Amino acid sequence: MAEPIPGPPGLPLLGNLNDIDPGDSMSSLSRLADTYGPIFKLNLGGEDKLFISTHELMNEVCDEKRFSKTVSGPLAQIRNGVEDGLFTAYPGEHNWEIAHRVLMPAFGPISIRGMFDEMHDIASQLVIKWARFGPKEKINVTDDFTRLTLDSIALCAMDTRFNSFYHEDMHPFVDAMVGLLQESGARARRPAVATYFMRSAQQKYDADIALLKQVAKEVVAERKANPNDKKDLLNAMIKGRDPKTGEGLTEASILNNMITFLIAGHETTSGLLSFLFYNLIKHPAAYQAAQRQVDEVVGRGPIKVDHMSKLPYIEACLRETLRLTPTAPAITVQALPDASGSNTVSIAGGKYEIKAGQPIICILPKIHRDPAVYGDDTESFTPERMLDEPFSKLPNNSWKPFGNGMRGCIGRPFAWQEAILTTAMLLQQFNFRFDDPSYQLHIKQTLTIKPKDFFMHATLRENVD
Ligand code: MNH
Repeated sequence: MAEPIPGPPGLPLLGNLNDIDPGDSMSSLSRLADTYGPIFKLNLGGEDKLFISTHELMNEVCDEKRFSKTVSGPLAQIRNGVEDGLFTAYPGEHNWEIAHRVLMPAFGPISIRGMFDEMHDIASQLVIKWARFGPKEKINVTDDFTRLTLDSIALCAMDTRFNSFYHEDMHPFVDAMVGLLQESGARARRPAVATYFMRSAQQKYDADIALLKQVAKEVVAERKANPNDKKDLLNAMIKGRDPKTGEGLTEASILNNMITFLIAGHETTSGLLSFLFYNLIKHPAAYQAAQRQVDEVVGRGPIKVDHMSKLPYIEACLRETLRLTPTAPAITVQALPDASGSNTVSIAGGKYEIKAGQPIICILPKIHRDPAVYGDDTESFTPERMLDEPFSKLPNNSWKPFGNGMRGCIGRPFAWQEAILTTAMLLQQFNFRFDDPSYQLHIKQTLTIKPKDFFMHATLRENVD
């Protein structure tokens, strides 16, 4: 006999809304997991949702024959802006299939190498800004890393310079994108009838979406009017043909995916770099080991694309950062009907029964701290456990910051190159310290997580040695 899935009692109408802090829901969920165990249930927005927090269950739901991605909560709202773009497509949507096959090679390691010079250009702007700042200026870490990641994905995917380092205000495209994301999050938390009565919010939402599409449309028109042979993401979207069906991306699919890359491609990487620098400053031994590797491998000269694969300690620091603070902190899956077509399927070796289609939210920060995989000191920042050798021997599906299977992150090689390059350049040029030496890490959550109120100072190394 299956057992009932545990969970806190809810209130009429509100369900379990009060059990979650919207500013840091991952911490609330991790605490609920401590109380209710590896799988628990919450009623949110009138729907029962399941939450899992162990490697064993994660490994089970990563089986793509039994489970698939589901689009619910804020993701379902973001569809209002980018429809069936890669990130928000429902499983099996035709435009996802086409875009996936056309764009996989464009995001592969060889293409990403080709984007090195453009990434380097943007990272140099960050270095110049911080060098001019001097050691006394307080750096708003997440703001400047967001300028970096936005500008490089815009340059690589839209052939457009946002020039964020040269403006206090963000480019209108960025404001509209932030607007789409914020209102989508808010809609996911409030009942549909409330949204119906919020006319000005609706008007702004519509205007933001219209602006995103308009800018994307102009970029495509410009490239079509002045074609070139650049091997960038824009040409891949315009010219690419699906090897299976021969189809290209429709005009609408190009616009949806262009906006999707900016949405999916900037906050996650900027959060990763922000948490990384927090961890490095907090752990001087790791900081020195990372900087020593840059000095040995790159020295004082320019950083080249060939250096990217020769900095394993930095990669370990990045992996360990994503273990503790996966910047896309949850993915949502659903059970598929079982072989007999039944909509009631069992999980955890028959211990529980769940409904096909019911959202199952995988709490990545908790799954990444499973003592069955990571031992007793799951809380410590220990890059050594993520060097290539121990990393490749981790059990399947125990480190999932980039999601799972065919719906996993297409931008992973892009993010990785950008993060290694930026880290190496910064450690080569500067030394860093906290603005407030007693800074305690707190998390600010939107769709992604970032360190809250984290400020640091950068001192050029030539001034110290
Ligand atoms: Mn990314 C999907 C994490 C960088 C573009 N990304 C995902 C998923 C996770 C994720 C998790 C799976 C989401 C889900 O199951 O609902 N992504 C990251 C992280 C980083 C990141 C942690 C950086 C660090 N992502 C990037 C970058 C880009 C990008 C950079 C683009 C340039 N990601 C995507 C797209 C998808 C995705 C597109 C959707 C892929 C698909 O479903 O086909």
